[in-house]
Amino acid sequence: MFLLPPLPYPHDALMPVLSARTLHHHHEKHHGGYVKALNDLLEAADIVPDTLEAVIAAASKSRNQQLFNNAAQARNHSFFWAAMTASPAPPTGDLAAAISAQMGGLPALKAAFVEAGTALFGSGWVWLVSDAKGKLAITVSHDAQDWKAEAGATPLIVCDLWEHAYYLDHQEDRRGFLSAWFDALPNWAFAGRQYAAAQGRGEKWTHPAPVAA
Ligand code: MN3
Repeated sequence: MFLLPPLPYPHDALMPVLSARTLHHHHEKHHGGYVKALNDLLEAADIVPDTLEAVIAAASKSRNQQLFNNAAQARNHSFFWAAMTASPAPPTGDLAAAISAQMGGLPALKAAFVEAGTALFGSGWVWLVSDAKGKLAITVSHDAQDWKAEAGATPLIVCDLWEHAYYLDHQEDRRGFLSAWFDALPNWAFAGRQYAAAQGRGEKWTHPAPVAA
């Protein structure tokens, strides 16, 4: 079974962009709910998982939408928490250089990221990804869909665009939420490690392994 990974910071660490109330609901209720449903589905199907990534790939291949949705949402949220920080610092090194050369700098990246996330109709996610050659791209995904992992991309940061992510703090103002989020919460040190790993230097983030039931 999979455990709900603990938040890597206290619930009030991401204020004022995300309140402690939002993090309690989002982490324990929403993310926890996906993890519970995932475990229930695995148990009912008598599946003993090796990794969450393998569960997602198998569910996608077999078109088991219910299992895919809960497994992918479990992973998307774990990645989301890991890709934020209470102690933000600007991008550095190769990632900073790539943002400058490919995206026109951090303010231009922010504008494009906020625009893409605001334009997504309904629920989903907005990602900054890299391919294996270090080419950056902004991509959006609907519902539980991930960052197009099958296309070989590696996620660097993500923002949750489901209303449960921001409604308590920002009501319907997704653009305002995204703008404030981008200024304060991306973990660029984490993103830099993912960027190096995308190009074969170091280990990519993977979801914590399951434990014996
Ligand atoms: Mn969410």
